[in-house]
Amino acid sequence: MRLHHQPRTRSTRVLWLLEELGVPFDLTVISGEVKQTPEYRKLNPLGKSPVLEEEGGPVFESGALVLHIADQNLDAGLIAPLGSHERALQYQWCFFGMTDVEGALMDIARQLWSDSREPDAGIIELATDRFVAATAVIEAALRDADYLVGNAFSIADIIIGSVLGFARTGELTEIPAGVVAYVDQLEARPARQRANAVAAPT
Ligand SMILES: N[C@@H](CCC(=O)N[C@@H](CS)C(=O)NCC(=O)O)C(=O)O
Repeated sequence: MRLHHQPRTRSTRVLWLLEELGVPFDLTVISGEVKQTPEYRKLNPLGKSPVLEEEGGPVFESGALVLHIADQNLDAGLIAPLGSHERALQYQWCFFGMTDVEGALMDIARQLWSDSREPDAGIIELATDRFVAATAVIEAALRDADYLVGNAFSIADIIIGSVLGFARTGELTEIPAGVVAYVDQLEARPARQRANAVAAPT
């Protein structure tokens, strides 16, 4: 299998999982320009990162890739048994992270990073309120635990950790005090550091 990865994008969460698992894979490091090419658009019609090419064909959407790769490596224990309550909680955190939390952050990012118009303070304020409400739920879940599900590192932490990390690296908004240590310990994981260290093509 081959991961098409653009550094500092959502594909880092997929690379992080692959590094945690230590399974063999091929890596193609792509640039923003490559994503516009017809060849790349055959893999991802919207020209976005990431894409996983596997025997059956290409698959896009970072969350789908994380779930799929974890499923292919059940013995590693980063995803709970199918149909279990713990699996349901992992789905909960993954979808929550990529909708409520990442959605709010993207609304802020679109305002702050637009080249064509001034940031709309009202949109930023509303999105920040949504981010604060959503991260309070994560903060509460971590009050007596180091990890989100079953107090063991899992794909839930890869998704939530990467989304919260994006709030920080993108300088979008403060993360709540109660999740700082959680994000720091996830960022310090050797697999996460290896994924972060992959440089953009020159
Ligand atoms: N929901 C998708 C979003 C993918 C996405 O928007 N990727 C961004 C980078 S984080 C991208 O490639 N955007 C198009 C561009 O930068 O030209 C996923 O999680 O895979």
